Amino acid sequence: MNEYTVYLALGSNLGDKQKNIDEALDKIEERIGKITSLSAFYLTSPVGFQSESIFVNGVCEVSTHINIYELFAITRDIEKEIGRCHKSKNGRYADRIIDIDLILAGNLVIDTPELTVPHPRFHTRSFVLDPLREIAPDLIHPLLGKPIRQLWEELHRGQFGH
Ligand code: PH2
Ligand code: MG
Ligand code: MG
Repeated sequence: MNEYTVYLALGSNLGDKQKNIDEALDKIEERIGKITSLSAFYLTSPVGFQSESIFVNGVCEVSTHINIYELFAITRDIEKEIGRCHKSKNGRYADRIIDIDLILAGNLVIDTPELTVPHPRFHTRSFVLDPLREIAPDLIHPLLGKPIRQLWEELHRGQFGH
């Protein structure tokens, strides 16, 4: 398979958060492909659920030749190995040791019960858009047809009311 570029969002709000993320990055580089760009890490408040524990969030760009479904399975394996136990309680979000989300994969658009790419909510979440804009401002969202820079501006304009 040809080389293509994927963007993975990483998050942790339990344990040694930066260490969990660094461990995930090592495993991503070992099993998925070369990390060609890495954002800074951001401290963010939990979105969509109540928790005392703030997140460390960041985004990496990876060059890979691994089929997207296999790649998705590998991210799940890595989450399990680092110690993710439950996705959510009562169908809501919960604290997590590590979360690896597949955000974008080249121009691929996938909508199946097991996998949706682009990630359906990423353009509404500043904890993804802030780090993604840092490393890929000109990348075009394959469904919305807009660059990340513009999605970021629209999100923050909405948030700050101007
Ligand atoms: N992930 C979620 C839900 N809420 N909030 C922050 N700040 N960071 C996250 O990574 C995050 C979240 C679902 O995966
Ligand atoms: Mg997530
Ligand atoms: Mg996830």
